[in-house]
Amino acid sequence: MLQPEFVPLAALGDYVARADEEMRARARAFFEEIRRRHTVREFSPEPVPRDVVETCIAAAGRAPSGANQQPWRFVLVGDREIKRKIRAAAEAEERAFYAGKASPEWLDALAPLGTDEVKPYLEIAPWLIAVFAERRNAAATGREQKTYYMNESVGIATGFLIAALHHAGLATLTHTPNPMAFLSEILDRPPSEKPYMLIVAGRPAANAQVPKHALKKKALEDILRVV
Ligand code: IYR
Repeated sequence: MLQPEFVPLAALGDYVARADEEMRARARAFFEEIRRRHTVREFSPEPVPRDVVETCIAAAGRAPSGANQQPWRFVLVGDREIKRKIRAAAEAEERAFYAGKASPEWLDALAPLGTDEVKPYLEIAPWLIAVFAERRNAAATGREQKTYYMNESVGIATGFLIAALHHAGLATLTHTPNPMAFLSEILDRPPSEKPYMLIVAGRPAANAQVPKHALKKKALEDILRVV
């Protein structure tokens, strides 16, 4: 068993103490930034430098995770032919979904978004980021271990990622085709990795539209109870 060792937080110099007023201003500034994030389904083909997206993925990699196992893997896809394959496979799954695999209740919940099985953005956007979750890995001890809180950990990292991409000036779409096994095949990932989500990233098209339904965010009093 590995013994714990510690470093004082103060020695890292990473925590910055802030007075209440400054905290208030910063909390507000972050809220104002993140409230401007909108999921987009129309992207510009304009290239986006790879290093920008890589830095955002590095930010995602700083997320907390169960036992610090960091059970996430990201495959950054810019290759036209691979994007074409992903689009074809995703559209095949979505055709089945919209043609009857999804329950009427599910289709009813989706109706105000106006989504369908046609996904041209999977080819048009400059970058696709396929997120995989490791069921097992060797990060913490060097020995292969089951990963703990895999879904929660990868969910947090994915949240960091879309926030980082937004902060950098990119639009994103979180896409979860169901099932997603085709991602493992096309991207040649091992069975120890579960395909988790596909993130589409790029500049929005000039005429990109946001469904009004997506603008209806719950008020703080509807999502928060203080006791
Ligand atoms: N994966 C499908 C359907 C879909 C499901 C949910 I839940 C959404 O919030 C949006 C779409 C698609 O991408 O069209």
